[in-house]
Amino acid sequence: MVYKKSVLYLSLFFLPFFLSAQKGYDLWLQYDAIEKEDIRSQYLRQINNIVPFGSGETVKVAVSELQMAFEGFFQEAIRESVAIGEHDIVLGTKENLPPYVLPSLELELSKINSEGYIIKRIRIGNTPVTVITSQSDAGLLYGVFRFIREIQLHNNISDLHIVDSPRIQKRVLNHWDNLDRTVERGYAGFSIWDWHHLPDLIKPQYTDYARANASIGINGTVLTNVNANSLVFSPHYIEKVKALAEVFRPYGIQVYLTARFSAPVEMGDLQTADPLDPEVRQWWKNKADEIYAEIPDFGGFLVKANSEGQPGPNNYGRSHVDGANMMAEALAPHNGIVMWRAFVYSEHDPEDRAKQAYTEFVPFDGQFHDNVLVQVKNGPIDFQPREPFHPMFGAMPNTPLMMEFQITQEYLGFSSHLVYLPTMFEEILDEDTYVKGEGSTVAKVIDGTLSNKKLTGIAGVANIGTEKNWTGHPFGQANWYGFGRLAWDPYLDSEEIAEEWLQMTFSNEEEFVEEVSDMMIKSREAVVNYMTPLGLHHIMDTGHHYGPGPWVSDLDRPEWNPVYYHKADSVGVGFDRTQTGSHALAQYAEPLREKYNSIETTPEKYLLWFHHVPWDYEMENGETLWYNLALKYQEGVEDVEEMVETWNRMEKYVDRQKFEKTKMLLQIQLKEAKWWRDAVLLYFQQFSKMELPDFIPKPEHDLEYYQSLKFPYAPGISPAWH
Ligand code: GCW
Repeated sequence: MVYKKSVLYLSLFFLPFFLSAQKGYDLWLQYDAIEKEDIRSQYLRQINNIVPFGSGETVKVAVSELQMAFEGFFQEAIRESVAIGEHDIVLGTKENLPPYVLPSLELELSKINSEGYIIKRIRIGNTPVTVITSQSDAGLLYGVFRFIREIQLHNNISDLHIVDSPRIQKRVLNHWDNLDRTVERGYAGFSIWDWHHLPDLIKPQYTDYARANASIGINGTVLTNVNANSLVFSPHYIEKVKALAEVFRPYGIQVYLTARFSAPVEMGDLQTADPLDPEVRQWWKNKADEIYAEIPDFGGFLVKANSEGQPGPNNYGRSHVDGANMMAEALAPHNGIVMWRAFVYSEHDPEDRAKQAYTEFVPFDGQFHDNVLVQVKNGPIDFQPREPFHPMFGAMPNTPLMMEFQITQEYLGFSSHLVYLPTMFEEILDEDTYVKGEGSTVAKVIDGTLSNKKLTGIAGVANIGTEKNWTGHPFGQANWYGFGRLAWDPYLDSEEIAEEWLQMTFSNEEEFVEEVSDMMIKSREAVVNYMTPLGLHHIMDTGHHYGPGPWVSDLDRPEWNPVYYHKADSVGVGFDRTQTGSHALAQYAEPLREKYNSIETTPEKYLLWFHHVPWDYEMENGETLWYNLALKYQEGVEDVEEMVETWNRMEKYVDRQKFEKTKMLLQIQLKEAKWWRDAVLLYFQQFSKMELPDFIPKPEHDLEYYQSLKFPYAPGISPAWH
């Protein structure tokens, strides 16, 4: 008896926790009941039955998504009907809609592209209906998710007239997932791809992953790590990939794989992987044919070649063009593409690492085949909290360049720090390259409008893993969401994206949305301040990149040592990339070149990126560089203190589990922000020999202590790096 009682007590006690765990899993697709009766009844007046046209898989998933959403919002089942009645939701691609519906949509249909959609309130005779239509199945599903979002945001749907299309074609997640399920730079558990049980066990997560991506317009996923394993090309694995592709297909998501350049040798078939060898070329053709025979809509390959130990065409004295074009030829008959990464730098090259990719790739402009995209990281070094835009953007007008952002927070506090990345993505996309005069923004390079590109793309390195809420930090979901939204439209405002996400994920209450979106927007500058202010970069501890390590100087590869990047000495700190130094700024167009060449005209946020600046240099506020450096670190800590306070005021709006988890994570962030401030300032003080300003509290430990900290088991390191 006693036993039973406690079981009952326990299960009642745990029920709410279980439900809220489910909520984290539902991401921004939570279809919570609309409790305010006036809002609910308003919607119900506009929504009667669903009338779908067309019989494909996508229409089916679109209908079931709508039904799920409606049942959630209104706690009532919405019926499917075959005849159109008042206030019905009429759903179908242009091809499938009955002809009498089309005349009122003609203008809009001419405006959308193949993945765009229209949501329009029209009258058929005297019958008011809402039509969701598109040119393609994927577009239809995007329209459905948009319609659902309108309700999640509590927008008025009585007079809807939305016409929208994605501006970038390939909107892709890059999973750095290994076949053993570890995730390189992954901080949310293991890989969601359960390779061992595929193709027979199809987990519900795969469908939910597809739903989440489709809801923000992501249409591709690279399943495997760019540090690639050729085993994925074996028939055994192709079957597994096929199973995933089948789950994703109705959601408009193509699968891609990373291609290890030496696969023809590693699979035991050939002696060489020389891209000009006819047998090698044939091997890739056969491999492509084999994959497409199983997966007819396979997307293509993502390739990291001759970078950080990965094999590539240079091993055979050939160029990136030779390598990329060989694969492009194998994929072209199937409409596949190659995403060839420009993240290359060599320890044998004494040139500034920031210059190497440009130096190597720009001369190849115009030589890649039509189905090759060159994938370029947002900055010239490596996913730092802040970098100027990569100078390759704009410098290769005859080559489609694809943006690579990192959603996982390798250098930005892993999944323990709340850092809202769309602010950073937006900063990069809005930067002016000036290559065709003012207004030649990075966004225009990426969406192809600057140089009239046919093929366009954008990639985000995923932050997804087996954690119940997918991303570890509840706010990590916002970065996945925001990446998708900006991939759809790189001109969107990151603040609006934050507001949207908050409403869909947490609450529509105005106070909550206002305060928390403000906190999110400021969080990116906070991390810059407490980690790498004023243009500092890559001073994280090496290997795992967790915590500060500006002192590290003993690695074989010079450019893996933080000292390479900050160059602190008794005179000052910073990397001279002007004429007197590496002259990396010559890779930018005028007037940037001139602007960045002088300390006075370089924006302070990039100061130490481009200049070696004396410790006593007088900055805009009249104080020395040393003082300002300390000020920024202190500001960073205070920014996080403010985040903590803001969050604590939000308790009433957030379910308990997410509230508590975020609260604890913010405490970690605060602790680590202080750690960064104290360790870095103590380290640089050895060079500046200047007093710490009064506003800096006495560091808790001495420098030796900070230098002694070791984290051999920090997450995110692939076995390949051990
Ligand atoms: O940021 C660096 C990471 C490596 C990564 C590499 C890359 C996949 O530290 O882990 O390797 O970039 O982008 O290829």
